[in-house]
Amino acid sequence: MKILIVNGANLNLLGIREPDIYGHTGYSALCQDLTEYGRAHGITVETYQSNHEGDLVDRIQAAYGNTDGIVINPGAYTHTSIALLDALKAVGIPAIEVHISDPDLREDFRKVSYIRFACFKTIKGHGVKGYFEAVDELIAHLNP
Ligand code: CA2
Repeated sequence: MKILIVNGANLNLLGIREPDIYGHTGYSALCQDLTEYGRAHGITVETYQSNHEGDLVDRIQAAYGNTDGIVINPGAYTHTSIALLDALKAVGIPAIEVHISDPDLREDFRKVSYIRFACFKTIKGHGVKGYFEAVDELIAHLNP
């Protein structure tokens, strides 16, 4: 089983800025930990991050036919991108949405999520632990 973990705008700054909101774990450490977590569960985890909406669309499209599930935190594109929603719907790969913070408890403009409509579940406000929970949820979803 192969899972792709997609992170969008500014999430490469994890651990560097705003630790009060996003925690102290750095992006590369998180990727290593998720890859190792996947290995321990007998699955392949691939990670991808971009600050560019079109690159995120390209990466989701490239997953078609070779990836069993997607964990996605698009960053601020969550609240703006119909293109990412369409890409997820187009590939038809089971997807789960993750947010480190709880956007519903922040500014009003974060309350809309377009990608939610292509995801079977949303995990929010659990810190970076939410990514690991999302991997567990995907495994359970794919092996009912
Ligand atoms: O809580 C989340 O995971 C968000 O997706 C993070 C986005 C924000 O726009 C969403 O509303 C909620 C922002 C990602 C920015 O990531 C940073 C990480 C460290 C330091 C600064 C920004």
